[in-house]
Amino acid sequence: GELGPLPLETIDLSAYDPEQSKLMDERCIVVTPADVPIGALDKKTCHLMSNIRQGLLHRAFSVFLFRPTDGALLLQKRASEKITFPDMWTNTCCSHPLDDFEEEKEMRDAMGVKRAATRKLEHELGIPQSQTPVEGFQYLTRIHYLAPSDGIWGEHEIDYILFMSARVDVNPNLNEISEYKYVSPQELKDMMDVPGSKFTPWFRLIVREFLFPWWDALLQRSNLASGGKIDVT
Ligand code: DMA
Ligand code: MN
Repeated sequence: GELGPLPLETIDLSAYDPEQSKLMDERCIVVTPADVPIGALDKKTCHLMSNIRQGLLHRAFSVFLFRPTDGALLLQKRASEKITFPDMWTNTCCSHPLDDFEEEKEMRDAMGVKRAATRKLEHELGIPQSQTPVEGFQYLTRIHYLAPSDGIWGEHEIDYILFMSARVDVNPNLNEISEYKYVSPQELKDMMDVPGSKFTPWFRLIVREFLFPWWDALLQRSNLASGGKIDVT
């Protein structure tokens, strides 16, 4: 397939953080709603609402990383420097497999997005790639969603949801994330119930539609694996 002759718009990034502006040159994989690749466009073009409104769609991933000892989920707060969705709490790491790397385009076993996930866990959270090997990811499903950020920017993605249970060393890249914390299911619910709490729209969607049953299953499995008792009271 080919990208149609969309009249795509662009924008001047000089008012934004230089490091984040440079990352807008990365080339995302443009896909159909059935997740069939039809080309590549830079991240800036893919995230402008004016282009999204014309149907422009790209491939992405969302990682949920759990601490093996207690099943707590690692959250991050996006840095103020982020061009899209700054200063919001979200899941462990999100980004895009890139057209720039042949190995990130492989669709078998979702290998491409798993490789991109390992690369970005290191870039954003400083987690050594050896601690998040691709075989450790569980690919759960992919979701198609659209969410505006601030009027200019937004997301329109086929988002692969990846789980991993792993002990990791975090050394945050402060241009990417301003805070991080591990939460239990109840702690997450309490955080999200605070009036005015800021969470990304895709994280809210995944929490609402999918997260807790999967998280419960993971907590039960880890209890069994460690010989612990499941509390059924
Ligand atoms: C993009 O996340 C991917 C999803 C699922 C929203 P992001 O904005 O954190 O990506 P990046 O940091 O690469 O811009
Ligand atoms: Mn995106």
